[in-house]
Amino acid sequence: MEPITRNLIQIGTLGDFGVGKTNLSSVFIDNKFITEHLSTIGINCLMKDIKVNIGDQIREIKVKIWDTAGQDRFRSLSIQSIKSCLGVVLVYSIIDSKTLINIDNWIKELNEKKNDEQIFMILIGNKCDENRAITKNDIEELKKKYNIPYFEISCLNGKNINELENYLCHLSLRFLTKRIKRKTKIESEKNPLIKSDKIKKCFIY
Ligand SMILES: Nc1nc2c(ncn2[C@@H]2O[C@H](COP(=O)(O)OP(=O)(O)OP(=O)(O)O)[C@@H](O)[C@H]2O)c(=O)[nH]1
Ligand SMILES: [Mg+2]
Repeated sequence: MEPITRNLIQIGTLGDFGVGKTNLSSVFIDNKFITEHLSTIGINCLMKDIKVNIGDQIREIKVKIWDTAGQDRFRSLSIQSIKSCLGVVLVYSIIDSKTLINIDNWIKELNEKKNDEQIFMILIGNKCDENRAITKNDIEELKKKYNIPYFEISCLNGKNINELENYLCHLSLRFLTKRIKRKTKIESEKNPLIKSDKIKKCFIY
């Protein structure tokens, strides 16, 4: 079997106050649900090693999740802290329609502040164990506008958490591969002595 290659995957969370960003990070990393709303102050970072099966290969990735604060006073810090991540999980709560409306603002702000690197985005409707206050149409509009994948999850009862984790890991690896290939191509155009080994090593999809 191939030696295990460890890639660092950095993922940020964004979304309004109380939608469940900290719980998503906590359920994802420690399998733990937190009942109280201990509003995040500034930013937290959590890490986990995950083995991902890709055909007959196993890749070990280190996932670093940046759990940001949804409060307005931390808005620019939240965006600033995750703008270099590989991907961003945009979280809203299906029981609070204004948190979905605000996703548009989070995306716009992120797009304004990020650098030239592409960032993948996934839209998450959390708290699907509760009664929804949002129609499927509202979600379709946003999905169409930004063409982003969408999951409805519950951090409370674990619905779709494994599916999301699996999707996130595969998408991250595909995206990381693309990023490294792009960077290596630019480097090797500047300096032809740079071998394509770097590309071969990271090329997994
Ligand atoms: N019913 C239900 N409640 C949830 C779920 N996820 C989170 N909550 C609750 O929602 C509240 C807020 O969750 P947090 O994870 O702290 O929210 P947050 O987005 O990190 O909030 P800020 O840090 O203030 O931005 C807590 O009381 C959680 O227990 C869920 O899937 N279902
Ligand atoms: Mg939080």
